[in-house]
Amino acid sequence: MIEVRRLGPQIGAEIHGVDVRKLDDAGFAAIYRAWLDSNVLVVPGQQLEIQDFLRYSRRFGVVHPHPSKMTRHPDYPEITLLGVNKFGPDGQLDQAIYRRGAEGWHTDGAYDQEPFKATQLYALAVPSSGGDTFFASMYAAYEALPPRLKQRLEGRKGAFTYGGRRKATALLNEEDRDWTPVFHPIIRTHPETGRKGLYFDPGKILRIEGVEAGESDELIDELTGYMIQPAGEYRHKWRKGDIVIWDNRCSYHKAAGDYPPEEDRIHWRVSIKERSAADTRASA
Ligand SMILES: O=C(O)CCC(=O)C(=O)O
Ligand SMILES: [Fe+2]
Repeated sequence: MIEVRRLGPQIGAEIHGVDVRKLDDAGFAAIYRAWLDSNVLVVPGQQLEIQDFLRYSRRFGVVHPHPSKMTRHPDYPEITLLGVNKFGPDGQLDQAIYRRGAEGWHTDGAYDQEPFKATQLYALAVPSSGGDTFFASMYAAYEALPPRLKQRLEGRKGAFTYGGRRKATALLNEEDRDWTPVFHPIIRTHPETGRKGLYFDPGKILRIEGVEAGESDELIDELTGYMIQPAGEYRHKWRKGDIVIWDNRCSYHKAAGDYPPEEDRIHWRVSIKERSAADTRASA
């Protein structure tokens, strides 16, 4: 019997009573519904091989290799390894790997024409302290905007690149660093829930289109201040065997980046996109 427990006041839910390797369509439909309702879904206590994780992940959409080629699993390019090869040949801690995702609140893949629908992590090793992941709702951020800002932003697009204004591209290969900007509406309607969210990422946005440069920077600062609403937050403390999936269309997240570096904190990660009509036909 599948049981859904709410975690945070607005986002976060935990599923009990499932083994994701043996989930029928009705069971998956219940999980998918709970995920849409809660933005961040935790399925604890799973024992998975890579193929199990990929198979389960593909039920949410199409799994895509991440643009950071150097952190892909050598045999499975769709799997990104988090926390692996943290120490360089000189014994120095590689901050880009250790603090991946910890530089600020963000949403995955805003630099892509079609941003990731979801990101899913499976915990293989968990440190004795620290290393949590923080989540926050884009719906709550949108709802907190004053009417003046909602009006000003309606129909406006942001220009985004991988490294944003800081050009933070350490995890990209040299030849991939010259990123062409892509454009997304700042007020985004979720394609499945129909709810509006503040689609925003201060580390990847370059500018807001159609306003002059100084004003765009001011708007970016102002919006940054609305992203995190306390009632819209959930903080995940990892246990080995946890699967966590978050919806990049309606949530921000950030790694705490604070665990003892000599300890292991290792995840498999997949980046998931929407299934297109063509994909559906191909798998039918
Ligand atoms: O390691 C984490 O807690 C999350 C890192 C992150 O931002 C991501 O995987 O997209
Ligand atoms: Fe991320």
